[in-house]
Amino acid sequence: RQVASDASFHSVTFSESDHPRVLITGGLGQLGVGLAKLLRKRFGKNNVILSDIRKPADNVFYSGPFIFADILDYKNLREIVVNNRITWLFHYSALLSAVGEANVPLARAVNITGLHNVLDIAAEHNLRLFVPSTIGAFGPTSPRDPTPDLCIQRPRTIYGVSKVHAELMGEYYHYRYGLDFRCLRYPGIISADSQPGGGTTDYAVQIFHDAIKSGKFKCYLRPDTRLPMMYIDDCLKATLEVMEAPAEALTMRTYNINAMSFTPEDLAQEVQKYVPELQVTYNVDQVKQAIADSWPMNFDDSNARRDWGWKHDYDLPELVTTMFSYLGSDSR
Ligand code: AKB
Repeated sequence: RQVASDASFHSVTFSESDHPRVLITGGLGQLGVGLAKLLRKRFGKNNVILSDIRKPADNVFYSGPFIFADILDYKNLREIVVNNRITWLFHYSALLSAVGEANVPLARAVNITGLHNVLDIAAEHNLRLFVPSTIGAFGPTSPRDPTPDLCIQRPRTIYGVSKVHAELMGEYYHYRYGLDFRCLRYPGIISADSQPGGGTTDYAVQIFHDAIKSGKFKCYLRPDTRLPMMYIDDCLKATLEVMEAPAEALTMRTYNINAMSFTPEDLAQEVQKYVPELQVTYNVDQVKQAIADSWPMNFDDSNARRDWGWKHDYDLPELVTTMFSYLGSDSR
């Protein structure tokens, strides 16, 4: 099988052998490639294996180990963990909020059945397991401004329901079987060199591309829709930090993390500082708007800040400057 066929996975140098052996599932989504880059810098290239069921682009394939891993195939996943002596697993496979509503059976399979496979394999092989959760794990009856770590969670999307399930199952496995489960609730994540796939917060990435390409942006949310957001570097930094935090520092296993909170109107104004001619129109998508209206407007992440020293680097102005420096507003 392909896992055993690439000898480079097994040729761990002496210094690298002290490091965790990492597997990232769903690695070709918005966050996996960036996370692999960060972890490879820290733990060595061959100690971090990126996986997905899709074919990677050449630059991804050649930047470090990549394998096919289908989280719905228990045996395939278990084989990968065993053959590669995996010790840390970052479980990024999931259907996001908007795309999940469009295909509930698939979202249920990937987000819930897939998670069960991952939990069992992680518990059986004593892995440290990271599962991202989201602002989408809250719903209309949660306090929205701000939303604390512990409060009512009655989400109205299959994505949110599956993420509350992941939080609860991970914590249950932690208390019941000693699984080293760690979980962060991410806000909407904004990145330049990777695209989100089917979320409600995707507009906040698309606006940069459209501003540069056509100077016109059609937003599917109302101008006053406030949501918590974060630049990808902060998100990946938090993920590594919580995984490296000493167990005694963690008073909880699922933490909110936050950086900023803005509306489409706030973001458009900031983007117009770089692209003054940008025209923004609003054409509300009722499904996405209803989802956004049920989510937190502000996220209380004081427990993460207190327990393991979480601190974001990017507020809205730095985010926009950084996005344009990557995407290049001159390329219009
Ligand atoms: C989505 O919009 O579905 C995601 C999320 C906030 O979890 N970006």
